[in-house]
Amino acid sequence: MSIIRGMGKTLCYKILSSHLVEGRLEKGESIKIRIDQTLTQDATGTMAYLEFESLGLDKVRNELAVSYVDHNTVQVGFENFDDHEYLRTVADRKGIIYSRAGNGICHQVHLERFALPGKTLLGSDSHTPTAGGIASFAAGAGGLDVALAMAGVPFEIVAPRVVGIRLSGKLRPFVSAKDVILKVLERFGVKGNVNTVFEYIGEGVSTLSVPERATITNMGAECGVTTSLFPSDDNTYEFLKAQGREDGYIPLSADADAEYDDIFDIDLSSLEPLAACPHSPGNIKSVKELEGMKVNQILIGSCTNSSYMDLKKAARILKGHKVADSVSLGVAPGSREVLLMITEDGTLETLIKAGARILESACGFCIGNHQSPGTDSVSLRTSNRNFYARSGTASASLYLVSPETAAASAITGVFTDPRTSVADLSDIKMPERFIIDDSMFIYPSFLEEIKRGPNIGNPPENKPLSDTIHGHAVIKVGDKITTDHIMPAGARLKYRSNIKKYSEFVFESVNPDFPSRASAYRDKGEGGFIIAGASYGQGSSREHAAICPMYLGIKAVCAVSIERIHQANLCNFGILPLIFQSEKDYESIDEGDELELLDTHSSLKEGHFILHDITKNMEIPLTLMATEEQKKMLLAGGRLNEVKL
Ligand code: MIC
Ligand code: SF4
Repeated sequence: MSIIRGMGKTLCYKILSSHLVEGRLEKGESIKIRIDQTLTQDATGTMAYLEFESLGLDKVRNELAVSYVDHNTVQVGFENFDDHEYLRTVADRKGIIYSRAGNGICHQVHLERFALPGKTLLGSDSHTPTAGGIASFAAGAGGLDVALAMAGVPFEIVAPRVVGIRLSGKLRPFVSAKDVILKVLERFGVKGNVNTVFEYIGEGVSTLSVPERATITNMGAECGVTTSLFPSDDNTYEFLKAQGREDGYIPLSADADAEYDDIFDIDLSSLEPLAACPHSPGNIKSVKELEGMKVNQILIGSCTNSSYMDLKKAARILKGHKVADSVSLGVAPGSREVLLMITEDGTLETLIKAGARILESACGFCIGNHQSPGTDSVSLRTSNRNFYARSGTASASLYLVSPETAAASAITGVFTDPRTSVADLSDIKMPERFIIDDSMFIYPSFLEEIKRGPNIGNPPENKPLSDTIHGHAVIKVGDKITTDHIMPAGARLKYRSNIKKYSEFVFESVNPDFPSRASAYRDKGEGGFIIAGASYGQGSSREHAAICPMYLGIKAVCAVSIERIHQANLCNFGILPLIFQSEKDYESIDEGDELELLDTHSSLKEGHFILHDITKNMEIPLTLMATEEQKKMLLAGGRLNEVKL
């Protein structure tokens, strides 16, 4: 591993400098950047638009705002449809483009129709960096940050360290972009990469198409990086042209002598098919090592691997075969455009003939909305997350693989290295023109009345930070607690706009008593504490993982470390993100301990707190993880109390 030293600029810093509004653009400094584009999806969108409405603006102020409906499309009960109606009407009223249910997964559709090189994009979904595949600086954030970006408020980030991922060679047949990002995950893991951007460089870049690049930048989210970026080059131009959007093309790349904080070399020609094993996307093994393991379910789709080319390759492998009797194969095209393309060229027919179950163009299985696997079963998925219980079946083992591995395994019924397939993929090329049909977007008329069903509440209020917080350690959890542990999605997703109801499910898979215990303390006037290990809050951008604990009276999270988006969400909703100065102290506290923070206002200013463990008669030093801006929010009891437009 070598570090390139030079005076030139990285692509990341080029885009940041053209959008810098405040601060010094130096690694580690807090900066504010202008946000050109925003995206929301329905599961985070309802709250984001309720928050936007509470800002009192007539319409959005950023260049382009798109509201997608892709997460909650199963519609068991009235709640989801009511949410869609709220989203449709609020979009119309506030100047937002509305992408109807059925139009596809936000990241796939945004890449196809809106994302552009050199633009900044903020999305209330952690996989927003998918658009980094087209050289957009695209980051995930909580709904409130996106609401503020729509109001024209600059977005605060820490100027990142930039790691160059230098690609050489060319992928061999049946080895795919998914295997590249799984290699990156093997090297960098799922924790310890905050305030980092991955920038892809080297001659291997030109061998990858935009959708392949997007698979790679999509799953950078699993490493916890702010975003990932590919340059904008001839392939970017070709992709934009095929989407009828070549007007938006600009060439963009790092300077040849750009300086990187670290370099990781990947020879694409040497890669082999890989898989992320249960229950973490960072738990990588080669498919070879897993070969022969019986598989019960296979699902191809999600914002990682549901492009036209992905489905074409999978179908080619399946052509002339039947899905093994013991396997259920589901395919969810990423967008209506992909669905139209595979319908027109016969790929859909091949998939149907092979025995695939065709699923809606939506998140669906990936968020545990449906297709829960059976008890103790093995499920192979082309998605990006295999967190414990996310699929809806806690005892199932989920493996994340490429579409090629998924298709090859569907035929045999066991984990299969796709290189054993005799299919010829060599003629599969990027289309010169996609089928462009924007009729499922609704453009604002500003005439609709905003519709609010009974499930749609208001963002809950919080009180300003009190100078003494006295309470208990309501729960103690270990390392790598994901937002899926904190705030389950799947069957519970329909309560996203109803905080009171959704709060009944906080930590459901970890300790279902948490909500009743926390609210009992809250009702006695106490403040609750969450004690956590390393990398707390990894995974999604869902701000409900902060809002619902806030509603249950949680005042502080004391952790070994906290992931970036979740830390920002905690600050946005007035929960103190506190880091143990010594990891040993994490060990000493027990669930149920009586705890106290004194003089919080002066501690906040200094950035250091002393936690009194009254039960153990101990004093524990903690560091506040917050910028000066975030300190103001924490003092006010959250950003909505503090923000003045
Ligand atoms: C996810 O993949 O976990 C989600 C569902 O897309 C989340 C957003 C959410 O919880 O609504 C994400 O990645 O941010
Ligand atoms: Fe949807 Fe899954 Fe992508 Fe999240 S990771 S946006 S749930 S497809």
